Amino acid sequence: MAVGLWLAGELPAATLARWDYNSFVPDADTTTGTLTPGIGAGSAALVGGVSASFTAANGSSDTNGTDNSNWRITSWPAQSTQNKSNGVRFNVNTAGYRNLSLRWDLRTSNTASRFIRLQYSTNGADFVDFQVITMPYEVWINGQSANFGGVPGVDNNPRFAVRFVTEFENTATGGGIVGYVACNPASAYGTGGTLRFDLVTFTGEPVLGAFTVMSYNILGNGATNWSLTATNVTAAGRELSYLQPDVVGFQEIPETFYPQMTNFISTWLPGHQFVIGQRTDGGERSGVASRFPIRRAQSWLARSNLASFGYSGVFTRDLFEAEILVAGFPQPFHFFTTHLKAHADQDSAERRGAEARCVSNFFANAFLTTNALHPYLLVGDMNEDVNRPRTYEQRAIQTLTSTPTGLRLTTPRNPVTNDERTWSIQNASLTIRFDYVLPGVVLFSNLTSSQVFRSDKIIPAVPPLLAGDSATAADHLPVLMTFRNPYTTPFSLRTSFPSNQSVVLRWQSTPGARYRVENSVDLYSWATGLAGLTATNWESSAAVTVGTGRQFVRIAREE
Ligand SMILES: [Ca+2]
Ligand SMILES: [Ca+2]
Repeated sequence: MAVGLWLAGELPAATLARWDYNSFVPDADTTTGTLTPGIGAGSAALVGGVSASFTAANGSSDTNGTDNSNWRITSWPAQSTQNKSNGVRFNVNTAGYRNLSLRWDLRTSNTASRFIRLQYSTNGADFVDFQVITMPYEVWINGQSANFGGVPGVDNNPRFAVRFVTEFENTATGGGIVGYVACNPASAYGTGGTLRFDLVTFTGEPVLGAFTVMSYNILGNGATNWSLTATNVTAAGRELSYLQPDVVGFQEIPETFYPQMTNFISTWLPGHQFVIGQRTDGGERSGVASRFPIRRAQSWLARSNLASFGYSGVFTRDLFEAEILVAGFPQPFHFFTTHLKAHADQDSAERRGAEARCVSNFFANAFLTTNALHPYLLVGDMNEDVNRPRTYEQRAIQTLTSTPTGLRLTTPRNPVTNDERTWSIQNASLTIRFDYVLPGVVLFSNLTSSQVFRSDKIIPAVPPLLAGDSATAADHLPVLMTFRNPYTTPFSLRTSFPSNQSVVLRWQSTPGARYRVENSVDLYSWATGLAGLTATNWESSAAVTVGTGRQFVRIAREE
């Protein structure tokens, strides 16, 4: 037996979002379901005046045997009204993907519109006609598809969307009536007709080579004005627009004005999703903006009791997590931001030290117990300088980067001044480093560059960014770090060795990714042997039964 080698030049297509409409917790009731994708991220909504319900999807390609729902749409417009204005839409963030494909199952009733237009949008508001779908009646047409490869504006676009809307015969076909025709030629069009969708699936090729994260304390505590035209707000906006970070952790978002952050992000980082942490000390909140979909966000440790960590009192603010679906990552990326207790006095230092121990304990004894193989990092304003400890410091940074947390200390510097200090750009000179990006080991080993950003050190000037923007925006300087995508590298077969009537294969793997073993006797036609092997570590193995004669085996990554 010989063993072949499969080097993946690029990743296979990945699923960005898939709607199966089935309840997440099967309840054997097809009239209950969900519009949240079962795989990936995205949103589904009605268009126009239609109504929807979940019903049994008898005949779609969904293999769920006991709780297979579909999305049933009815209450269509009156005959000859509202052409291409009613149906459903799906928003899917394509950041980091190209060559997008869409697949769906659809069944239409006798009196529903025979013609349905698939449309797409590159800005989330204006829709362009794509293909016409012509439906028969009372039968599932499964695996219908559209490919958006090469369509301008579709790739790498957080605001991409499609919709399915019912269409008049004359605009769909160039002839016939100025109105809807029924799917069944023996029926008349009726407003009570139904469209039933299932397994609406977007796939694409992940092409993300690198991504950049940022930590920024934006000095919101006590702010009296956070309008989009406030000078500090516009200065921060220009910095974000210039830097184009993929993910940003914000500290010190003003409690009074935090709802305005959504407008702020959509103005300066259009397409980024924004999530906000819970109320903490009453003055400020944490927040995260991401170019990639945020599947879940959660405030941890907020106002939690620090008694077990050596301080009589509570955690001042929180540890805020955004779970992010980065293009092509087989595991979610957990992005954490925090803002430890400020000030140099003894009580504040002891409280900050306890907060660091509390965060450290969270990573070591909670987060990592189930997510050790996921990419993660912590950013934040730690209010302590690892190299310039003040009188009462309790080694907060050393605690956060202690071995059990898996977080690594990094020291970004301004590329012009070579200075790692981040506070205060509003004083005559910087005096201390408060702001950190602490990656877990997977990202740490793929770190390619980092910096402390100063707008006054950009030469030549890059309008509209102003030299004074850093000092106008906040007292802290933003810190950025860029990582190579850890998951796009080719993988190789490490070893193979015979064991009785089988051969054990070992290959480099990515935790969470799926692999299959393929067999061949002639290196020409390949058959799938073992499939759906989900890796649980950085190396995987499988035992393959062998017969007599020459055989070849290769490993392929499925998704
Ligand atoms: Ca289903
Ligand atoms: Ca159900």
